[in-house]
Amino acid sequence: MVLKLYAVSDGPPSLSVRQTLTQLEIPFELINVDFGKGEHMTAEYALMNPQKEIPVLDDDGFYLSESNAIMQYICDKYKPGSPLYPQDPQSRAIVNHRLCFNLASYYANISAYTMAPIFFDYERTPLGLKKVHIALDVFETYLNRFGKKYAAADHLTIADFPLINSTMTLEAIGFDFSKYAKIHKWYNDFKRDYPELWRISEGAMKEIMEFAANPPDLTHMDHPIHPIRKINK
Ligand SMILES: N[C@@H](CCC(=O)N[C@@H](CS)C(=O)NCC(=O)O)C(=O)O
Repeated sequence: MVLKLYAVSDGPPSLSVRQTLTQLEIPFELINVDFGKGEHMTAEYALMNPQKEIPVLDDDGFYLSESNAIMQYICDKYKPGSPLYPQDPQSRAIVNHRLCFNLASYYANISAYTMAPIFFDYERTPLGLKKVHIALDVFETYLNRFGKKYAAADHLTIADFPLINSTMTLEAIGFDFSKYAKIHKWYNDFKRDYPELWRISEGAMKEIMEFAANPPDLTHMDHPIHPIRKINK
């Protein structure tokens, strides 16, 4: 049975999984989850992912969420020798480290500043901005010390996808990160070297830019965590 990916078109974790499948030339069915309608918050969806988050991979009834775990599983099961997820323990450890860094720190800090205030009733604060700069500064340090072309090797790995998509959300809000010279170069190298993969991020970036200009009306949504912005109609 063909792999099914439940995804949103503008969500960095969904984009990273799509980029992995695309780069590995693995056929899959893309199933769009309507975030605005809360399709991921239903009891039915919770059977696939009790965290009620997107994406979810369905491999013939084997359901997997958490985009990092999905990318790792896809590589291990379908293209075990791929340089996208090296098998040498230290090379793999660096990839895993960068994935953890993105999830726990880089994307956490960046998305709270870029994405959350677009979709929900949050402000961009000086503290939020400080956290973005801390995230950028740490990633810049890793790129500097590591001295390789990509985030975890001299070639593309699955670690690049989430880091690229986090950084893309900064570009989407017009945030100038050019003073982080290594990040700036790595980001632009990716765009130039992998135009087909960049197109996946770029489509999302355009959607995010549109939402930033015209925030979506989620007043009907009863979200368990995020405050819903009141929109004057
Ligand atoms: N750590 C998860 C995060 C997934 C995630 O948060 N996805 C967002 C969409 S981009 C979501 O489902 N949010 C649920 C909500 O805000 O209700 C992953 O990497 O897959």
